[in-house]
Amino acid sequence: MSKYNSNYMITMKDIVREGNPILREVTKEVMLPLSEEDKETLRCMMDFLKNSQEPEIARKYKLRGGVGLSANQIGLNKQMFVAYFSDEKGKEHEYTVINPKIVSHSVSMTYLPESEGCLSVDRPVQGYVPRYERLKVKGFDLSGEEIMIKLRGYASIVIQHEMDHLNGIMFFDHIDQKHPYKLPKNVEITSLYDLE
Ligand code: K1U
Ligand code: NI
Repeated sequence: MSKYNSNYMITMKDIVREGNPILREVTKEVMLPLSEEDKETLRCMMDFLKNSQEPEIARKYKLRGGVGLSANQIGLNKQMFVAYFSDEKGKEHEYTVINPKIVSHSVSMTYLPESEGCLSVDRPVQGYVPRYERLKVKGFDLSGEEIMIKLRGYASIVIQHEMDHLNGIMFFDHIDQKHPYKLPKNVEITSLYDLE
């Protein structure tokens, strides 16, 4: 039985850190229909994100702010993640996604000029992380319905970060070690804040 039930509050002690091998494993597909246990875990994960973005709660429980969380970041080898954030236009996004797959993506790329952060990484990492500017992802939601999500800009960046986690990839794997601010050649790549 998992500890992530409706009475449990995820805090930073539950977040697996860099160096733990589970972050380098390709996560396993989740059996559908979703078990009650998996549903409760996903609700706990979403509550964590929302709590982490509430200044008073975050201060009280010493939570680092997060916009996404994948199951292996709390020690579970399962293909599922949650995300909760406002994009560059102020639009709110809330996703709970099980067994996500990339259906298509743009050729053009984008990146966060301030670099990315990660709840599993306790050190500053500098450099550009090139991401597809647009992304179409299919998967299943909490009620087991098949979903198709179309994302662009910041939303596309966050979802790629989470899907990378599920494939054992960390954001800094995309950064050129010698030249962290080098961008890929022969592809259109625009800073997030310069996108139309
Ligand atoms: O998966 C994670 O480790 C969470 C990570 C996701 C992410 C960060 C940056 C770019 C793409 C994806 C974070 O949430 S780090 C914190 C963060 O970016 C943030 C937190 C609160 C408000 C705004 C941003
Ligand atoms: Ni991360």
